[in-house]
Amino acid sequence: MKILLISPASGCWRKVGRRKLFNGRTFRFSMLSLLTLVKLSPYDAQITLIDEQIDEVPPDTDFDLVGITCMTATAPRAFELADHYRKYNIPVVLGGFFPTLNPDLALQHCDAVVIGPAMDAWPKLLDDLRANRLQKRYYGNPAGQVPASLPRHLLDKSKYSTTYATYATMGCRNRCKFCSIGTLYKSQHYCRPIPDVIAEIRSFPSRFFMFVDDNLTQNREYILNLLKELAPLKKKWITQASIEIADDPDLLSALQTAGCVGLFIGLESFTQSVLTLTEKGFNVPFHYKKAVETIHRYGIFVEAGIIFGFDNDDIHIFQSTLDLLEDIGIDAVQVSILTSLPGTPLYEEFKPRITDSDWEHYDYRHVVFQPRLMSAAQLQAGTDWVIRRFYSPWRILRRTLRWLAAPGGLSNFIYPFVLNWAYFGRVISFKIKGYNPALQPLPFVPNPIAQKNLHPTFLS
Ligand code: B12
Ligand code: SF4
Repeated sequence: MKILLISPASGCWRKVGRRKLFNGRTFRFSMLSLLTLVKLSPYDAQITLIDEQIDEVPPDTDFDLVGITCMTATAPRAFELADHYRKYNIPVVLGGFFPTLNPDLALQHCDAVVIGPAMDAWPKLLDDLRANRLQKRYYGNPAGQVPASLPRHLLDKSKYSTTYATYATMGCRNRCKFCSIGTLYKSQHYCRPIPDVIAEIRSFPSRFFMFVDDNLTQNREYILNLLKELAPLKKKWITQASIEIADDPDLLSALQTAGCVGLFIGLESFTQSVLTLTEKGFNVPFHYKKAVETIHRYGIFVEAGIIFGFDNDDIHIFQSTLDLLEDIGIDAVQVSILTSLPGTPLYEEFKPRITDSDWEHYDYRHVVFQPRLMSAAQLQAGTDWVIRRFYSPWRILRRTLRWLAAPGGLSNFIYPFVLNWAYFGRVISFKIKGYNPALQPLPFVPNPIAQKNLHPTFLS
């Protein structure tokens, strides 16, 4: 059986990935979704694996099956590719975040969708295809056995920051309104058996790896046991966690001992009412500074996630957030524009004011709705301005050099240093510029949302 597996990339990502310099390599790590499919396929299947950020889709049309993974931003490209192969009567299967949350939309462009993880679902689908009885929907079991030892050798190491990414847990018990993780995993947090995770990590030849978990530390007993087993392996790694871990010195100490050098933490906003109303009230901005200081004491850098565009955000939010990020000592930041991803509670709430339904723009970089207290242009410009300012070379040097004096010294300095310059590269390659709308106010244009007050739940 000849199978083509594609991870599509949308417009600018496709261009950037092929460059020699500033090609986003740091932000590209192993394609766990498609490697899992390869592993679950019969050993005699001939598989072509395409990561469209770096590879060209082959012109051949003699495949028995095409499988495409997609999230919202890559769905249009996935549909384009799916339509193309279906013209040649090749069955196409879609899986991943978008098809799982919107199977009916996906089924307009494919023969079958896999809803949820591929475990159980993919082998059954291949059997059905062989027996000529392909169904439209296949349901994966998130608690199913994750295959060990993925065929990472299929990836060109030089094109990825690491091909050694893995996960110990899936999902998150919280249900922040803007996030698709809570919705997709129905607020469940699944944990893989610790011996499986350890065996996989032990097999990694590299010292550095990453956990792509959405909230690795959510199950305290599980994580403490995992960290105990991980420590003797003497690896260095990064992952995502919630800010609440700053209140848990035992957990922080265990993280440090087990080699954790960096955490991505979704702070999202410095406005408490915004956090409360988006179901993320467990984040308390008043405590951010102390929390970051505490995490730093354990030699762990903090990359913050920040979102602009909430209903309380006006044109002054950009300067104040930039100042606060510096004040609390954040090491790197991923700045996003609030995006109402289809399938999330936010999407339903924002439906009346969505101005752009091109899914390709649902990549956290575009404004796809009418903000309440500023124009869409101001939201875009202010977001870009914060990114450019935060990643100015001078600021990068100032905040990363302090790691030389911190616990871990040179070996811990390298991670925030590389990450910051990678973001700098993104500023250059995506030509991110922007301006501070508070300093260059546009002529007043009546904002229909501010007047009609369509979404009072978002107001303080
Ligand atoms: C690694 C990662 C990436 C990688 C690689 C993605 C890839 N193709 O594998 C890179 C860095 C390229 C990436 C880029 C982006 N990402 Co990303 N990414 C992730 C992350 C952290 C982990 C994905 C992963 O490896 N999971 C582990 C694997 C095993 O699980 P999985 O991917 O769900 O796959 C399983 C099932 O879904 C299913 N499946 C998946 N695909 C398919 C396909 C077929 C045919 C079948 C049968 C089954 C199947 O089977 C798999 C195995 O069980 C997720 C968060 C998450 N928890 O998933 C975000 C996430 C998917 N990314 C997201 C976003 C927004 C992006 C970007 C748009 C912006 C950004 N933040 O950088 C860009 C898009 C680039 C572009 N426009 O081209 C969002 C998507 C939200 C949504 N609903 O659309 C997520 C959920 C993060 C978040 N919390 O918001 N991402
Ligand atoms: S934003 Fe973070 S804490 Fe909230 S649901 Fe998503 S993964 Fe969980």
